[in-house]
Amino acid sequence: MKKSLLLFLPLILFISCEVDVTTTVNEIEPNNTTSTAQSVSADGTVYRGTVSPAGDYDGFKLYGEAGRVYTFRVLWESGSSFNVYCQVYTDTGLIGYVNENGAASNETVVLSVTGSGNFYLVISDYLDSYTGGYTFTVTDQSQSYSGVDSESESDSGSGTVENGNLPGKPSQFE
Ligand SMILES: [Ca+2]
Ligand SMILES: [Ca+2]
Repeated sequence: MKKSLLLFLPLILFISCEVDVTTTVNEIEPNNTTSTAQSVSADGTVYRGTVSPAGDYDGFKLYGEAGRVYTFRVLWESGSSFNVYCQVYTDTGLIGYVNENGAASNETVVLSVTGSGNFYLVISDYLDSYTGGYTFTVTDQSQSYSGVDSESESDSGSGTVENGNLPGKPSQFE
């Protein structure tokens, strides 16, 4: 009896530790174009990157399914100097952008997908002049996630991007 308990104890401890671990994936440069954008999943994984040097563009590719609504929450890291600017592209070009909250703040992009395909979240500095770190998560509003707070926001502003929105400003991302 004692022997079997000792055998199982490490397994139980391992499982209980796994539940609270949040996966963090670092960006892989170069990622400044649609062809080099890093694939991401709408599973609550935390992605981390830096806009550096000045003028850096970081592209992340998500396969979006028609009828789904995806939320990108981009968190500005303390100590960064850049103004988080989020653009969303499809394979045919820019469909919209979000820059609601100014410098030193977070941004939320809500993407309503009307046609399945690749979508690219592109993170940069609004002026292409400043640098700094950020993290973001992608969630699918039809799913529930453990460990991801889908409601609370540290900023009130969020932007919505839908297929067909007009672009914001000319971009270096292509
Ligand atoms: Ca980068
Ligand atoms: Ca980059």
